[in-house]
Formats: sequence, C-alpha cells, structure tokens
Amino acid sequence: MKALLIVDVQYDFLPGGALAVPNGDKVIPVINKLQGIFPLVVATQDWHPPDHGSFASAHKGREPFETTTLGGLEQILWPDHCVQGTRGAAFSEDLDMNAVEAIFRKGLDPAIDSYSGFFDNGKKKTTGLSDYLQGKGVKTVYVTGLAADFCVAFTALDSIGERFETVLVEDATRPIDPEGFGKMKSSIRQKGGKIVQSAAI
Ligand code: VGL
Ligand code: ZN
Repeated sequence: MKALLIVDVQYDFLPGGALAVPNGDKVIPVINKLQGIFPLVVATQDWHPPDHGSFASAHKGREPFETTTLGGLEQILWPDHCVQGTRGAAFSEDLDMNAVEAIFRKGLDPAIDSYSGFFDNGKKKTTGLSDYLQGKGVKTVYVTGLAADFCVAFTALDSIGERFETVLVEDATRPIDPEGFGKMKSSIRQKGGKIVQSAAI
C-alpha cells in the first residue's frame, strides 16, 4: 500500500503569500494529477496560533530570517504565516481536496516549531501520522508539497526514520532556498530515501 502525502499547500506558501515559495503554485497541477494513482491521499496543514514562537513578531526587535533558540533548538524566525483560521492558512482552492482522507495539523504549540508532518522539531510529540499510516497498511510514502527544504524534507526524513519506504517527488515540490534543498536531498538519499520525478511514478 502506498500513500501520497501533500505537505502544506496553503496560501501563505504560494506566490503572494506571507512566506511565499518561488514557483510554489507549480506543484499544484502535478499533485492533482498524482492523486489519481494513489489509493490513499493525506495532507498536512501548518496551523499556528497568532503568537507562535517561530514568528519574528513574537520576539521584540527581531526580524524575519534571523535565528534564535526556541525550546532549546536553533530556530529561524519567520514572517507571521499560516495563522489558524486565516486565508493564509487555508489550502489552495486549486488543490483537489476531495480524495484527501485525513489532514494532520502541526505547529499549534507556541513554544516549539514543527516542520515535519510526523513530529515537532524536538520530537517531543507525535501528530499521529505514523500510527495512522501504519494502521492503513502503508509501506511506501510519496512526499510532495511546500516547502521542499523545510517541511517537505523534514517530513521525508521522519518518514524514513519511521521505516516507511520514502520517495520525494521532486517536481511536486519547490524550495525556499535551492542550496538548502540540495543539502536536504543528499541527506534523504544517504538515509535510504529516493528522489524521483512524477513522470516515473
Ligand atoms: C514551513 C517554515 C515555517 C513549511 C512551515 O511548510 O515548509 N516552513 N513553517
Ligand atoms: Zn510554520
């Protein structure tokens, strides 16, 4: 059993959004097309309270893209994004959501960030995604969505760690920083993950 995992295809990560990923909208038709060949489709949603500790605005005198520590971990400070209930946190209306069986939300705890769809950045709490996939008999997870160098890459790494065969679909994702994504791809490959183009699936 294989599952398609759609990470954070939300307005704030799309062109015009608060934390826009360059060409992020290009992933949508690729993901919509892929959905038809998967028996299970699951999505994640970045879902922050307004005072989330990953926001530069929550730290006096600090600017987006500076770094600090949060929950004892190095933290990049982001522009306010994906605030619960706002349009920026909503899934793109161009993304086909009809086949999405479950949505796993993350980033709710203001004291810690959560890039992966499986765990927070300190691996203190699970979202339940791993048990859910296991319960469905999933062996292979195909990871897509935004942003390639953060939530998509960390989701792929945790998927490998949870012993799923893990495949990152390169043309179904886009990075904030291509250089950072290059490093994350090496790490994914080195840990046993695969990186493929959607045409080969
Ligand atoms: C993400 C930064 C902060 C992502 C989420 O979805 O890649 N990146 N929150
Ligand atoms: Zn976030």
